[in-house]
Amino acid sequence: MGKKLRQTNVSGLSRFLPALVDGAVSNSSTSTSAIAGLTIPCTTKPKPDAVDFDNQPPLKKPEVGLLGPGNEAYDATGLVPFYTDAAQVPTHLQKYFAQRTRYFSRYDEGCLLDEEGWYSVTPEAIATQIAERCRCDVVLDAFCGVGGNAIAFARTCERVIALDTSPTRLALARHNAALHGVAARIEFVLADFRSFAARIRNPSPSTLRPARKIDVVFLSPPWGGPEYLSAAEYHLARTEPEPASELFRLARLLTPNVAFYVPRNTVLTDITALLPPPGSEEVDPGGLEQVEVEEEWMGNKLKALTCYFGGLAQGQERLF
Ligand code: MGP
Repeated sequence: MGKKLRQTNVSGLSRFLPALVDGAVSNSSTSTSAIAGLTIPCTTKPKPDAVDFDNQPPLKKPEVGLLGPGNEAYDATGLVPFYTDAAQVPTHLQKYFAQRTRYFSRYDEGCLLDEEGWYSVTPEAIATQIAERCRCDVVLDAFCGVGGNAIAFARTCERVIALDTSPTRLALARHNAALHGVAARIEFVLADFRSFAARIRNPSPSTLRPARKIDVVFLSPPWGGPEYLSAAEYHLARTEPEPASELFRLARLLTPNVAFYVPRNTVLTDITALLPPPGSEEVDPGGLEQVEVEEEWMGNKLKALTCYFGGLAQGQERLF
């Protein structure tokens, strides 16, 4: 199926930026975690031959978690605390808890976040806006965290591949997706982006599976913790686990269409440095690719920037 109709409404101001003359700087480092599917532990025990009913411990009622009966397989209740009152929340997370329904409007129904999730989840309204811009068949959310973006993508894309290197965060993302009724559209994969990208490009001959088509890659990596605001300007070399230039290079091996969520204080020339140098026909036969930078405002507060590359940028739909 081709690309779905995309709407181009934007929530913030957009700027179109040309490439820096010097082009992109490519830093590389290695990451060795292997790809593994997220497996649900099997709790079925072999039946004993004979059961002594008189000496059995009392049957424990299966515990029903926040997702309710019938959803036990996806329920991550107990992995992290579910805060219902500010008095339960550690001081350093209070400001995030105060914004909980901005992150997940259905928070009170049982959404779960770990510490990193509290300070890095994309607020729902922004995630919805980004998902609308990224409408496509298959989107890869390379750093899914607790699932805010993946849930929004599941509503605009046929298929979402959600990666994370933390089994806990992946379980929380799946719990949150189940709560929103979209878990079936998302493949949760315990993997690091570098290994996964390599596997997509060079599938193992033994699997006989063709390389997978990815239409859009969404990058929302760790920025280095809440301290990303400690300096007036943020440099994209600080993203983790690799500098943004390397994450972007890996993403562009899969598709020209990349959306990159970066701090609001990012130096704009660091963003344009990601583009191929002017005249390069790497993605655009005209050699004039531009990046669109969208400011994500909530009320009167600028929260972050989303940078749209390739066919995601307005006016460059031909590159999709
Ligand atoms: P913030 O500035 O830390 O929060 O992050 P807030 O509530 O605006 O704080 P204030 O003190 O400035 O008022 C703003 C948004 O940036 C968050 O809601 C996240 O969506 C995003 N964000 C923050 N961090 C630290 C990260 C991160 O490490 N990675 C990613 N991908 N997003 C982050």
